[in-house]
Amino acid sequence: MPDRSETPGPLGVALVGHSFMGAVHSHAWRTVDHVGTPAVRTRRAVLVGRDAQRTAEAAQQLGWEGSSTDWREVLERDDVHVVDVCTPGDSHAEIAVAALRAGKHVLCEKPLATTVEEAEEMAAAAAEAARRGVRSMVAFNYRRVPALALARELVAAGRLGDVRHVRAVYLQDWIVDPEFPLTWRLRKETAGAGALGDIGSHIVDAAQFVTGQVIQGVTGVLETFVKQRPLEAGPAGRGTGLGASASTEYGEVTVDDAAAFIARGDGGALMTFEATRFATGRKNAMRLEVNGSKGSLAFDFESMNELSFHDATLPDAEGGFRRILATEPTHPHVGNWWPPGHGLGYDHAFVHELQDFLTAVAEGRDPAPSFADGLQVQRVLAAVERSAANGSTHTPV
Ligand code: 4PW
Repeated sequence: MPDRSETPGPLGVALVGHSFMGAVHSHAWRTVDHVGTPAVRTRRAVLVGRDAQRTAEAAQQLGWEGSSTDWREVLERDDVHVVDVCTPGDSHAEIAVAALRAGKHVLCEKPLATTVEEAEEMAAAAAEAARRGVRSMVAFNYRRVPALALARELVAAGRLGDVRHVRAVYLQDWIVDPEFPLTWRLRKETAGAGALGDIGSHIVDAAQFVTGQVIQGVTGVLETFVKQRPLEAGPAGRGTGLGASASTEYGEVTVDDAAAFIARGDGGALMTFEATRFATGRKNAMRLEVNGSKGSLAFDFESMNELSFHDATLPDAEGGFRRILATEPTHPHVGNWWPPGHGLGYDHAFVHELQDFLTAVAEGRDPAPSFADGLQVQRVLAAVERSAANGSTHTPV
């Protein structure tokens, strides 16, 4: 049994938002204290939402001590040390900056903000807070999928040689139905961007995380296939994921449904990206292929426990992609879980994210990815938008 008596804490956590991401993060906060030896113990102090009754019900169901409809009041509480921001993008900056200024460590959902300006303000607040020992992290959860973290380790160890190509796609199909309602993810004012921001941000982060290369310039196209949708009739219930109910009135879709862009990394890699919510049959196909001078890697989140690896240094007769089952205790993040072959799921990556965040807090260092990393991704997204608006001209980041 781990010796918890030596771990400091507990740190009081306030979670803002309780629909899909709020529920996923709640699950991770409930679990993180019970996996391995936590760097610091936590208590789920308060869940924050807009509607008092719904938030109180959610707090009870998701395992929070209390609930509130006023995040500013929560920031004044001495027993709250961490603020986890799971709201739509348009409130990230205001909540995160205020929380950092109030001395709270902040975990913020991705994409970091709805605009580069907001992300700049957040990164500046994070840098200032770090000087006071206050930590922050942006929640690019796929970095903590063991197979993707292993991909990064293999690239860093030189097993791929010089990286020449990255082929990244994120394919979903949850808004193919033109009667799917106009939820916040389909409005520019709340989400900032559509597929580009919501899922394109993940593959930009994953490509840079795995290869260690930073994107320098982009050329992109954006498309909105369904331009009008029914307004949302009511809030999505927990457990419905991205779903919602539709009213009889219609409104304009103000973000992209799909994005495609090419990019060049600072280490010379050519990168292609495609993010869409219109790939029928693809539910959460976040895929990455990397080709290097000594080998290649391929990952697909729909088979998230596997990483395919081709070792080009082997004789031709022995080459070809082989499947690594990323469930060994020696693989990143796996050690505290189940025996080899007993795979992990979507939710585990969020637990790993909290473990890394809390370890950094306990050790007094900045966790990654930082708000500065989130800002850099935001700049890539903005460059894709500028490129698309200017007839797909090459656009520096
Ligand atoms: O972050 C992403 C979301 O906003 C997720 O990983 C998948 O796509 C699920 O919902 C959206």
